[in-house]
Amino acid sequence: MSPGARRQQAAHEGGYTPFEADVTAHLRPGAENRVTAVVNNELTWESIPPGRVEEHADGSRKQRYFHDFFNYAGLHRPVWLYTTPRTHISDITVTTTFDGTTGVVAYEVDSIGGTDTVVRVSLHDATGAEVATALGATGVLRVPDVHPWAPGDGYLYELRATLRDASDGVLDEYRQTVGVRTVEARGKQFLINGTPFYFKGFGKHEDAAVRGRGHDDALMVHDFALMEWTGANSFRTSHYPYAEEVLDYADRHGVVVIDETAAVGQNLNIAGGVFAGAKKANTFSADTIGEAARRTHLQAIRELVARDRNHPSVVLWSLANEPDNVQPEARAYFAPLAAETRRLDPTRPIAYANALMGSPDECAVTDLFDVVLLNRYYGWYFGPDDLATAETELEADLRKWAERHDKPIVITEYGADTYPGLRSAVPSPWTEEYQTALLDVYHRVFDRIEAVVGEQVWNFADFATAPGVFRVDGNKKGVFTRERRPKSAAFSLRARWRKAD
Ligand code: GCB
Repeated sequence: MSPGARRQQAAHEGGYTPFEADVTAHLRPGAENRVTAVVNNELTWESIPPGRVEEHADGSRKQRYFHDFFNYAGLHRPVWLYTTPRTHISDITVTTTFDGTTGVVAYEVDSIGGTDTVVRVSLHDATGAEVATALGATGVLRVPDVHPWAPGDGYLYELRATLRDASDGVLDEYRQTVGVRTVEARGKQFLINGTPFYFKGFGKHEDAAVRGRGHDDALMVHDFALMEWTGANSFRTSHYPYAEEVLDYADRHGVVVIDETAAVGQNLNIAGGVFAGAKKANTFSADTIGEAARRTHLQAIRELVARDRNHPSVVLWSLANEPDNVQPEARAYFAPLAAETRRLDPTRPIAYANALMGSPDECAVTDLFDVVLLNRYYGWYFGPDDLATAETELEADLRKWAERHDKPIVITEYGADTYPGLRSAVPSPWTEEYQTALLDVYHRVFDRIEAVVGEQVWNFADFATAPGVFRVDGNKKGVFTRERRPKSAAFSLRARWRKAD
């Protein structure tokens, strides 16, 4: 950059949700203008996810973190330069309900830069035909005999909003896809369009060889095709918001999404306190995850809801993965986050994914949420190589949660590390037979408990982690290898999930 060149700087905490800066005043028409993105992947007690940097005597520094996937660096999402008219549409919010067979689409169009503007809105079906119109920055469109968005039927309308001046000249236009559907957690059921829905699918990662976490359209389409092949109807964006392209694809193909923040690893007492030297530690405290982290978390929630609220595929917000839910201070930490999410989006249920930390009575937070998401590893971390005990313990555990809360339960993690190609006549840990046998055990239990309304296997594919004695070239709980080849379990899942309900 030449001396005296004009600079604008914008900073953003968190690498998963978009941010932008208005560079208009700094551009030189005809000259070279440069955008430089500088990324720092250091994790601290204040970041989401948390981590800490160890300073060693030799001056070297080592990043430590409390989650089980590789802390990639670099840019994972595109950088766009775009222009707007001076007076332009700045945001659109759409919510949908039904009145009998009529779809009711409520919209709100925000604009900036002008006075005396008028908003005109029209809704078009998938053939492009206009099915409803309205005037005004907020309003309601009614669609008789609406084609709902539903799992497996990603039917989308398109809302076209124009911003006009006093003489009806168009100042700006924006198009927003709309899926007309409702979601609700009622009693022990999870309802989509008033019909009980059963989640079948996976926890995933944005992870592949060479690309790392970087978004790749071809890989995305391939992953969705494999999920469909297994009969999956849903996935969780474990453990961070995924690229927007992924949600666009899910919208269009009727795939149901549990949308998660990057709050993973807020737990020093998990796995026998492995992160705290096997001592009981305070996860939530002024010295660890405290007020500053909560502010980061709140901001992450605001950005997630702002980005994803118009996606019909997103049916549930997951505010965190496996936090320390037993430490009493967890309640003061999570209560304002849950309240703010509800305020920002009253149309979707909220949840967090629960690790096996204590009984439902010892849990300090689950009553703040609508759906119980449970991650369970009986027969793996708890009682490996004993699937009979795993079956009994899992069932007792799930029944306790079902009795304690009148809420639907989705099992958002269960699985076993499996080395592809390792086979055995007797199922023993790490073999393909063991993975299949363990999943079968879980499925038998789920089928016996009415409150269980979903199963998402951990994980869709093998993925990179930090090195460690528990990991052999990464986490191997994938039903597919990292190269997306099926392990044996993929075929048994396919048999279960594709059989007619
Ligand atoms: C969990 C975590 C997930 C891990 C998984 C495992 O409970 O939520 O991030 O990868 O267990 O394989 O240990």
